[in-house]
Amino acid sequence: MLQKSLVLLKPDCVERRLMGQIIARFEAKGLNIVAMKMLRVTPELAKQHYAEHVEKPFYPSLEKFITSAPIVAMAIEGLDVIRLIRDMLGATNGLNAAPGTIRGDFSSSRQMNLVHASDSPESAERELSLYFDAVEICEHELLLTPSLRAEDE
Ligand code: FUP
Repeated sequence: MLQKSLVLLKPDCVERRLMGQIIARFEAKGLNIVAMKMLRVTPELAKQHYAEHVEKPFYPSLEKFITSAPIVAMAIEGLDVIRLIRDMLGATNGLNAAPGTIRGDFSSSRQMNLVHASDSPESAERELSLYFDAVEICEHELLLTPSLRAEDE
């Protein structure tokens, strides 16, 4: 199923100059980046984004981190892309993430795990609307799509 996921390159990713390498992985996989912008997450946006965690003991530290420096927000489109990108990221804690995954290769931290990606279609819809207006999503069919997948896939 063709889906869109909300992907954030977090402050640690920007600070560590890893944006290009990580974006390159999504491109190499054949996914379509259909929206992208750099922004600073405000405490208000952080509370909306992490609504399920706001009451948890680790939330103040998480908010401090996610608002500490700019991030890059992307909408990425592809077949089954919500599960696929979560698989590409690896386990939430970089210490547990399998080698070959983004976190497995670049992170040794639970909090500074470089990238966020939506975990379900419902989260993706909610999170995409927090970061992008509908007009900012640039849907396009790439000319090379026939080289990436068969017509019935
Ligand atoms: P994920 O679905 O991979 O984004 O992970 P979670 O929803 O479980 O956690 C959200 C973010 O909180 C993760 F990026 C990691 C961070 N976190 C902490 O910083 N400390 C904790 O104790 C647990 C999670």
